[in-house]
Amino acid sequence: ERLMARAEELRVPGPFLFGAATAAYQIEGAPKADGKGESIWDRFSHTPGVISDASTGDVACDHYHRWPEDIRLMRELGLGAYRFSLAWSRIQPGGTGKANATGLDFYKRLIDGLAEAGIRPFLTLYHWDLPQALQDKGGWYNRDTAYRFADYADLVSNALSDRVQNWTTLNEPWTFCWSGYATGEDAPGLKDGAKGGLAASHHALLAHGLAVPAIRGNVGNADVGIVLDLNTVTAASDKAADQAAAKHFEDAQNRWFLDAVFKGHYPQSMLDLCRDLLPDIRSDDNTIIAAPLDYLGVNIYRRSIMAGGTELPPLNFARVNPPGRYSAVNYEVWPPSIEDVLLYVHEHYAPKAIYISENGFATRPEPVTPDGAIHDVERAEYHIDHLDHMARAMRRGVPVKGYFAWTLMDNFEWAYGYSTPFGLAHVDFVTQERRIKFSGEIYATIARGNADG
Ligand code: PNW
Repeated sequence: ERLMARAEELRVPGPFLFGAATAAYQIEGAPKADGKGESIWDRFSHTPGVISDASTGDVACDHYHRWPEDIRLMRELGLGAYRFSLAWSRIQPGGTGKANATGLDFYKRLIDGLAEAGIRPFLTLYHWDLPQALQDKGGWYNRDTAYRFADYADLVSNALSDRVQNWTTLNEPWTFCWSGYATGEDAPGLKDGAKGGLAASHHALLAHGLAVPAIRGNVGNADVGIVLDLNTVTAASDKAADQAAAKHFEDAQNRWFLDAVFKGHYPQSMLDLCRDLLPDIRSDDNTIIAAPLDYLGVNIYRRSIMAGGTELPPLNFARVNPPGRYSAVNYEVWPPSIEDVLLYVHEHYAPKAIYISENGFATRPEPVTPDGAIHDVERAEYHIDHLDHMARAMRRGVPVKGYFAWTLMDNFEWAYGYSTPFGLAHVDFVTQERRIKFSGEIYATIARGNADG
């Protein structure tokens, strides 16, 4: 097979980590086990009409009970690292106060199991599942949530300081703030436009900045970073309206977060454009948010072509989908995007190290064929093509230290439910049987071929 030959030949400059990523709400299930509190995703997924297949994460991959089997799966896939998130409401069921020891014990067992398997843990503190009790007090609109997050980061990093070196504060503040508070596709489902997105974003970034020193204070030699979902942005044409749209989108999705974290201020163009909608930004906030980091995690799925439109006034942009190949979540397949985004970040922000913390491809649910296999050729090709382009950026000097495929196994894809799987392994959601797909075999071949750098 042509793709297998490409996988065997693919070389990435080393040392380099090959991993896979997941998130707590998407795989764990067990929403009430061992004292876990309700999260905004528990609440949101049970709201009629918001999840396309009317499903929830109540069971998902039942990873809460099946984690030993999932670690075996990771070994079969040849993974050197595993990126996962903690459910805040397992550890602080109401979002504040002392730790729920049984919730914490779950993660201790998981991490010890990873260590035994020789797989390095990359821990994300927050992948979208805010404790509902904090949402009831305003969620990310409430400045106090940032301080509650810092307490949670302190508590967890203190408890896991001897087990985990790689710490990520937030996963994709752009998406959880704007889709959660501006457009409402994700929890908590508020449709408050740019004003909502901006307020949530500022408090989330403040939370990040407060958590960094808390983690460093507890973990000697910690590697601390943030994961941003970035897009390379181009204008649909050289018409003024399209050019402005590209600028608005790039400022809102990329630069608002990158400038704040790496340069210590928000882009002036956004402050000017949105001046009537800004939250209370206090004088020390910029310095807190720009706490020095050890790495940037980049989630990249596609490129963005923008034209004039009115999705989120005063931001003025609309996405254009050119003819091409698309995944089941309607993302265009454009492998050079990973190379472009790496060069962009390196040139303008120069983080010390970069991980591709997510990259992956969604299909429709894939049936097991009579020979017992899942022939997900498009996903296999997607990962190979993106790794090739990533390696090109590395040869041009971008310090990429690892790549995490999204995702280890089919799981609850947020508002799409189970209708758009991304996994390297198939999950039968009736029997909970896991089965490595063709893309997983390809990925294992690449990981093993590059294991020694
Ligand atoms: C990620 N984009 O979000 C999330 O971190 C995962 O939890 C999720 O399952 C995965 O993507 C797949 O959808 C994204 O703008 C946010 O292209 C934004 C984009 C893509 C994915």
